Amino acid sequence: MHALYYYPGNASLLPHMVLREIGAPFELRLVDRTKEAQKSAEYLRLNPNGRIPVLVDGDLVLFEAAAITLHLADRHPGSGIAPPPGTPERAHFYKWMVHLTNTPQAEYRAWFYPWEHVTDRAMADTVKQAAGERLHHMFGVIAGQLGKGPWLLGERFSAADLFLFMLVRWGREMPHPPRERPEIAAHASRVLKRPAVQATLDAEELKPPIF
Ligand SMILES: N[C@@H](CCC(=O)N[C@@H](CS)C(=O)NCC(=O)O)C(=O)O
Repeated sequence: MHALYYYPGNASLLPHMVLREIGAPFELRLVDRTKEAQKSAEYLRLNPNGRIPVLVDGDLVLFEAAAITLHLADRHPGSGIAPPPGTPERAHFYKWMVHLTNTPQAEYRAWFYPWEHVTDRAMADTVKQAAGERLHHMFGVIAGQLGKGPWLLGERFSAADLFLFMLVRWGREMPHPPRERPEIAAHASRVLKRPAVQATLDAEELKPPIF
């Protein structure tokens, strides 16, 4: 039995969608950000970074949404969320998972928390603006790679598509939202149609506009 520490719409959205795609039994545990519960002593014992999400799997405690997703792919090999290990498709799956977590996802930290990136808070707005411009460029590159898709790996759906969907959603209020790119909008619409994704959005009570 897995337990996922989450907050609606946060980076926990990825492992939450993954768990529902897999169909594995799991329990949701709300980390109440409105009360800064992610910085509580109890939560810091699970993730000393004070960030959401955390997955508990028996004795295993994991932070980092991408690592949790890769672990779930290993734990549920027949679930179809990742290609078989040792194949070129699996290599591309790793590429996308790592790229999405260390490039656009990291950039979103600067967009959502610009004050963490400056010593003079008056400069925070310029950090945010620059992050928005870099994200716009990054989604342009991803759109070019997506082409007709339908998925990031071509014909094969994978958890990387759920990751991209979460990141596209996060940008919905940027001056240039990722959905401006037709390939990205088409991809997000396809992901949105998946029953596991719908069930996740319902459970987190996330209302339109979704991306
Ligand atoms: N790289 C981490 C990022 C986690 C992260 O930044 N989570 C945000 C929510 S999306 C958070 O917990 N923010 C609250 C805070 O930093 O206090 C992951 O993917 O798990």
